[in-house]
Amino acid sequence: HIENLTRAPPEPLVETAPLPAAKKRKPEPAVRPYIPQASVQEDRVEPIRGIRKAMVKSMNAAHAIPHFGYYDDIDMSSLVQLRYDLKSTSKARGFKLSFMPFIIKSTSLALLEYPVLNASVDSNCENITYKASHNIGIAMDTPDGLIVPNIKNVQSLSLHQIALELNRLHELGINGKLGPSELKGGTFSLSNIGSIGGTYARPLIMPPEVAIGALGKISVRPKFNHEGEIVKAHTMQVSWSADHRVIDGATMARFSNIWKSYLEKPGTMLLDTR
Ligand code: CAO
Repeated sequence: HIENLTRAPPEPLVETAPLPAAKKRKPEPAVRPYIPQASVQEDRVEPIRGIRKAMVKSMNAAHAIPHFGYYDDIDMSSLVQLRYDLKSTSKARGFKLSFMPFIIKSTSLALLEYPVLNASVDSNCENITYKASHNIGIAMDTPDGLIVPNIKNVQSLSLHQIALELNRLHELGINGKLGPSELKGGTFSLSNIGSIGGTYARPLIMPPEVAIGALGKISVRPKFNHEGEIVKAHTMQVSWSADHRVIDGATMARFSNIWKSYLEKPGTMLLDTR
């Protein structure tokens, strides 16, 4: 317990104002409340049930898939600025706008160019089905454990609609109220582990899907600009895992480049959003 009490407070997740305007206001570091954990006084056996049992099944199936990983850094500075600019609008409209709706939409836009990543394979890996709908699964950390509801038909949703649906699913997830309609039918998954912390991860594919992406924490890092000067940049790492039986590294890299270009120049999403 002494260790917990003396630990330095965690850094804030991300500066709320963009760079360099961030100089105006330095966010105060979040102070982590000390939550005493109930310690285990003696060994206790607990059956694995419910969501944890479902995780045993899906992760055992995932483990049978030959995964390969692909990692990259994304400069999120423009997106940090854009979200900052839109925050008062989203507040006035009564919805929460995190980075996820942009990340989800850019995933769908990149999937339009690489439909092989929005696909499923049968159990013997003899057939691949290209899915018409982009039902993007979002890994959620809930009081019941890891759960992955999906946002249906992202290819035809606006950023506003995606944000509303994400807020709805998150609320249901926190309250243990997600049903089969929200949990079934996912075609591609994203895991924003960066909302808790970390940079890279090694996400496991949700079978029968063929790829998944894990997002790291957006943090300010040094970067060389076009003039060769060192500037501050809001940087996020992505870790993709794909089924190497049907997806090759070059495909994953090309897909990731398109996804990255939408996030680094978020205005370009407007050009391609239907
Ligand atoms: N980097 C920096 N800041 C981030 C961030 C990131 N990667 N992700 C979220 N944030 C910020 C948000 O912008 C928000 O900031 P504001 O309060 O200023 O708006 C704040 O952190 C809280 O975000 P959130 O978590 O409520 O919302 P979200 O839409 O970003 O993410 C969800 C929703 C459900 C993906 C997330 O809450 C969650 O559960 N993440 C964990 C996923 C997980 O467990 N993955 C592991 C799976 S394998 O076991």
